[in-house]
Amino acid sequence: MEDPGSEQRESIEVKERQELKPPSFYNVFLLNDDYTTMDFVVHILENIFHKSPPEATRIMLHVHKNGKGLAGIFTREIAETKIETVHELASHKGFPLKCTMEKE
Ligand code: TYC
Repeated sequence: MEDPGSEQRESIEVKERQELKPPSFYNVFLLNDDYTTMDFVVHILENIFHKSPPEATRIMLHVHKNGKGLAGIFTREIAETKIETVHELASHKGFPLKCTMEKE
């Protein structure tokens, strides 16, 4: 292989540095409301956030009592997709369930 020259070598090094940056993580929370059923929230926690049935019930009751609860921790794109999915499934059922993300 030919020597790519110092300019190209430098741009390869810059790209490697950028790609080595560790991903940022985001906490995804479920918010309480007065209309979404407890069963639906448990269903979301089991099926979208892969919680066991007892853990899903525990988190749902925590949100019901405290207003907000951690559903999971994900990289940005995964967190955004989970939130979109929750909002789509909820609005399809006519529930106002809201899900938010906060950088760790
Ligand atoms: N507060 C709702 C009720 O009493 C239940 C609920 C729990 C709603 C958690 C949203 O994220 C939520 N039916």
